[in-house]
Amino acid sequence: MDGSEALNYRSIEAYLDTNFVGRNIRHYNSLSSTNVKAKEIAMDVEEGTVIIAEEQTAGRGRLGRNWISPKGRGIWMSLILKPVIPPAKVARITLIGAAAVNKALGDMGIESHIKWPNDIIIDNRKVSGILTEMSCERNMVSYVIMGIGINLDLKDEELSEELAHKAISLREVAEQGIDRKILLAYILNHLEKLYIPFKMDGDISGPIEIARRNSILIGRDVWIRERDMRKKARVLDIDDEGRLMVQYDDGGMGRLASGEISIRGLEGYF
Ligand code: BT5
Repeated sequence: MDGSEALNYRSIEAYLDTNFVGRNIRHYNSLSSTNVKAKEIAMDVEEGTVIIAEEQTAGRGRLGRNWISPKGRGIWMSLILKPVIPPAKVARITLIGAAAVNKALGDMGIESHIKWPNDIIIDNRKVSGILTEMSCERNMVSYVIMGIGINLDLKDEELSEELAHKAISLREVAEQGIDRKILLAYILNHLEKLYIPFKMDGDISGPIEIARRNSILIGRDVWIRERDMRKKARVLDIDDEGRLMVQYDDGGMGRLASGEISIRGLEGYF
């Protein structure tokens, strides 16, 4: 495990194959949240700027949840994007992130699955989560922050008992260890390749194909949580707009743009 080298531009430059993603990297030892810092500076920096922190003291998940981010134990980063799109299309950007992480792990010889919309799963446990946030004005997006957390080497004592079962670190599956600067560069390389067609033409077919092929949900029976209700459904597919296609137990069909899904009949995280 290469935890010693800081994740700054100098350490990843040699592996970077991008035009603009990751060409401006702001590296911090400690932040409350890289997403919060990214929002503070988003209007003043170019698209593709990346914020990285060695530790987050108040890392964030979706819906006000926490993201555990101890010092040096993972990649905790946020990417600033400026697509010219309406807010309704922002959810699709999460799939670009999920596909990029899945592909980069594949490059490092690690097989993973995508749990739509924002989780990367190895051995039925969560190795990575994505939090996409946006700011908009007059029904157009001003910027999008894509926050990505990847566990490299979480220690049991850093986790609650529940999380110790739910979370996994790459250290547990990578026999040779993981060089985190290379993993970060690969993620940024894939992100740019997958993002450009979306930015240019709204084309999201590449990420959707990756999310379909590596989906852990398609064909499974799940619980869908919508506000205070839980509904049973079978997951059919991901449609061309990145929505999850489901058939509810009462026969009705649905297409979800975002959501809380847990797989029925499995213990633990799912
Ligand atoms: C997510 O939310 O999965 C989005 C996580 C995004 C984290 C990145 S790190 C860089 C950037 N800056 C931030 O502040 N955030 C982003 P959600 O689907 O709501 O999942 C949150 C849940 O995952 C928590 O309620 C825990 O159960 C679990 N969890 C927390 N920390 C974890 C970890 N390190 N590994 C695996 N699971 C974790």
